[in-house]
Amino acid sequence: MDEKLLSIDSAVNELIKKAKEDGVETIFDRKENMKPCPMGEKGICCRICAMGPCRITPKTPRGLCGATADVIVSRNFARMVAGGAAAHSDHGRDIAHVLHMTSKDGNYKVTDEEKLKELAKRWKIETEGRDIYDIAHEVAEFALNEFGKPFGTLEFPPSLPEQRKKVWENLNIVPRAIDREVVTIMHSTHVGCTADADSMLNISMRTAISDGWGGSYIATELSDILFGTPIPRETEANLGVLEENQVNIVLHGHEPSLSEMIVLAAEDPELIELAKEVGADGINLAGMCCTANEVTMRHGVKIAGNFAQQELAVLTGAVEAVIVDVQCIFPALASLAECYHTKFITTSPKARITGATHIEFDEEKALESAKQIVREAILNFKNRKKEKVFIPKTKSHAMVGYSTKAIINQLDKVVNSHIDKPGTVKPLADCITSGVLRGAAGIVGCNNPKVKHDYGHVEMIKELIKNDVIVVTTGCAAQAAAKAGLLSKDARKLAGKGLATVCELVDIPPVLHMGSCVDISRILELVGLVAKQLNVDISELPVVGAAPEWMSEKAVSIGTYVVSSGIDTWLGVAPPVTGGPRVLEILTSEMENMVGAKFFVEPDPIKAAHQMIEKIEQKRKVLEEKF
Ligand code: NFS
Repeated sequence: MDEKLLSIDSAVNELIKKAKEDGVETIFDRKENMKPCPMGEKGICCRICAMGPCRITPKTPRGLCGATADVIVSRNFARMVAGGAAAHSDHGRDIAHVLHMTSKDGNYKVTDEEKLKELAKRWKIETEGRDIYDIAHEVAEFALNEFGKPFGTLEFPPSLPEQRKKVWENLNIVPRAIDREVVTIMHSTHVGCTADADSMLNISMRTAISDGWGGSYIATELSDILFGTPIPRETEANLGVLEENQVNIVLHGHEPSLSEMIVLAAEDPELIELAKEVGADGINLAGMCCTANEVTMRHGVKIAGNFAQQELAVLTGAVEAVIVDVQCIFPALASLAECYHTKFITTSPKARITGATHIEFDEEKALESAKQIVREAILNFKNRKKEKVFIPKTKSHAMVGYSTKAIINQLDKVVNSHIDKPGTVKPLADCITSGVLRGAAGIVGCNNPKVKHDYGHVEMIKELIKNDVIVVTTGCAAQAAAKAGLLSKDARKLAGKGLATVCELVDIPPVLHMGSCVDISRILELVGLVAKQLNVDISELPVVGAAPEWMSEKAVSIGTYVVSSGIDTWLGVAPPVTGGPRVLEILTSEMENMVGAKFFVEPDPIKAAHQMIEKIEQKRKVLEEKF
């Protein structure tokens, strides 16, 4: 195995080498020995009942019940969408519960009152003369109702253009309650239900929309209300952010309700004092995966790395605790942590892991729980084995915190107030229609060892910005960009002339970090607002999406709602649908007639970038005729 080939990130390659020396294994070793099941890879293995598992082969073209390859593939795909939508939306629901828990003297408070009131008005909740916490509780109840309301359809945010809603109405894919859509998939994929690929994919689109424009949107909006709407700030990214002389705590997972409290706890003077008593200079927090995005967007907490780096953080031998809640956590961390002094602390009953130390995070006593967790980490400092410590030097400067509101604030810098009102996306729309910016791309998603680590993200982004396509990013893609220096204002030098000029005038980097994966709702919001500004549908904009290194079910749901929203989407890894010719045809061709966009699969990120640019130019031609 040639380590150089595994990542474009030198910190990763250095630590893979250390893993060998230390005699421990990582995902990169397991990948070597794992041969993916060829049936599973094509999506043609059905495990939905116990008559099988049935595998589709030329000799057995149907399952025992008679299900064809397309039926099986479409069901498997739908269940991936359901899994992803469930994860995002359950996260949203948890945040709604936290909002319901807020009080003037409690651990959780309302931070963005203005955003709360806006949302309350949208949902026709009285705000006049009321206590802010009464409003918050009613907003939380309204949000919670969106998950399981018995009648009607989802409440869409005002950023959704009417034209797009019409598209969904015509296809009968307007979501009802969020949970209901997930349950409908689980029901429809049960043995003896939907056996029609077209219908199965329609149901999948409806569920995915309930994630993007429902559960994820709620997660973002309520998190902003609780913890603040992000504004631009500076940070650093990569494992080099770990500190030799401090208690290093890695925050990993997804929901800001835990990480926000850990941030508070780490500022507690008593705990800082305790850290000094055990011989450390202080407490150093570093984020991993989407939790990193949440806390860096709102506090500038440094980013240790993305999905494929979680084991490597432990391998530095310098991490006192990895604290996790839900999603994207390797169970491998439990046995790996045992080889070092690191405490691997799980906190959620939804994600307990054998071998981990479980300290349940009690939201009712949030700060107290967080302090207990931080104390555990501090007390573990004395167990650090100096001879096992190796912290790579690598880290990069990055700008983060570009919420839609923050972007609009930046755009206000170029508004001529004699002509235009400030506070809108008009300057951005103007840059796009004039062609100074050719278009925009959302680059999102995970790491996947099928792709050289970070290569897909970084090369694609570089190629796009070079060609005057502004990039917005979230999730582990954003962290890849941060580590590669692409979120720094200096990265303007890699941008084409048009984009570089816009970045200069508006004072932004060419790649904007918009948050965690649930915050793809921010991207939908921004794109929706630009479409509304121009009075066109989203599918008419020169806007594209990509997930060059995706791996999770959440990413399948995201891809499906992004395409259903009218945005062509490039995948660097083929989803397990290639065994279903009809499914493949719908996803990569017919969806274009249905929702105005489709999926593309292209493993080479540079080729993909050029396909994206070509699509952008095609859309521009049509759009330019309108303006
Ligand atoms: Ni998104 Fe966040 Fe990363 Fe992929 Fe996982 S952390 S929710 S799923 S791996 S981008």
